Amino acid sequence: MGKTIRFSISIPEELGEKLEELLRRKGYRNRSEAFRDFIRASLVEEEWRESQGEVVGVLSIVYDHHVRALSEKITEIEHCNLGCVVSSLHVHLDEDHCLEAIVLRGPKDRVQKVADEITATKGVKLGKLLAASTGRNLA
Ligand code: NI
Repeated sequence: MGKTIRFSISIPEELGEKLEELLRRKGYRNRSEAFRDFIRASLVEEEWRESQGEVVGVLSIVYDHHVRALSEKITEIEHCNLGCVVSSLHVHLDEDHCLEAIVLRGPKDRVQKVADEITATKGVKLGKLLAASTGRNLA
């Protein structure tokens, strides 16, 4: 970690109260830690919006493993996108449902396309892509 800088900011009192309430709810012990996280979250958002380079995302899906050939279809999509699918974690939720967390890495458009393809597969009940980060642009 580099040098630390200090600065003060001015915000309306009402917003300040909402901020304190938010920090308490989220369990932040001080404003600095919260602002560091807020800034990093904005940088990740920008990384995904603007990036022509590499992004990292985590696709979480929930599906019914009784749907015919669904697991095979998902595995097939993963195999067709080697290099983009970094890893996946499988959890048997109950007798019917499985959860998979799939880590995707690559150009934004490709990551989004793979996530969309898996989510759109018949039998996938929930698909959510979390915009993570390569970490390179986070100080
Ligand atoms: Ni399972």
